Amino acid sequence: MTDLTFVSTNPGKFREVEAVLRPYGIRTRWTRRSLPEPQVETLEEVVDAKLDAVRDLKGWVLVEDSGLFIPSLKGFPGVYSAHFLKIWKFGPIYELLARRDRRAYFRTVAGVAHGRRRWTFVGEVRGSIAPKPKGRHGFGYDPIFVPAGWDRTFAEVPAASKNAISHRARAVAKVGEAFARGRLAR
Ligand code: ITT
Repeated sequence: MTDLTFVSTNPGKFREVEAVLRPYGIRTRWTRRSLPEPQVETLEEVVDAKLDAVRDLKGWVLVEDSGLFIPSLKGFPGVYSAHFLKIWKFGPIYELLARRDRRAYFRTVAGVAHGRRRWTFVGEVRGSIAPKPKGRHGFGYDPIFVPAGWDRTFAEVPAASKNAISHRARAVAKVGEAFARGRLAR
């Protein structure tokens, strides 16, 4: 059994990460801590700043940063997804998309650290913005995101269905596989 500490303010993320890592024999504990999110251009830079802020934690540490990217809005809200949602909710996205292409994707960058060593893993899922928000599961932008090939939003399906294909699950499964193959040497 490997023990890993996941640092985030978001309980929804923790539940998803814990479920993905369990089959790899990884026991995930949650440390709720608000980490700096500098106004930078990429999720990778945010993850680097988050890992800098957890250097005091011992053992294996996992952080991640995610965003919803809408190419017809030049990638917005992207790295600003958290700020944008807190202030504006979904309204402006629907106004902006009234005459634009609704395709969107979620992206997660997961960062693992042990002492001074770091590894990053990326996961994405493609889809589109739903005609209107629907569903009560999940969190954040889940009610407005319909994965490609689905006719329901992430918020309309149980957690296990989201975890079968989500950006976070894909990035975090790569973490699990790297552990399983012994690729994360301390
Ligand atoms: P941290 O403490 O881990 O940073 P956070 O919720 O602030 O938690 P992010 O900055 O990574 O996390 O998330 C950016 C925004 O995107 C935030 O509003 C999330 O609710 C939303 N988001 C992230 N992953 C999501 C997912 O799987 N489904 C829907 N919305 C998501």
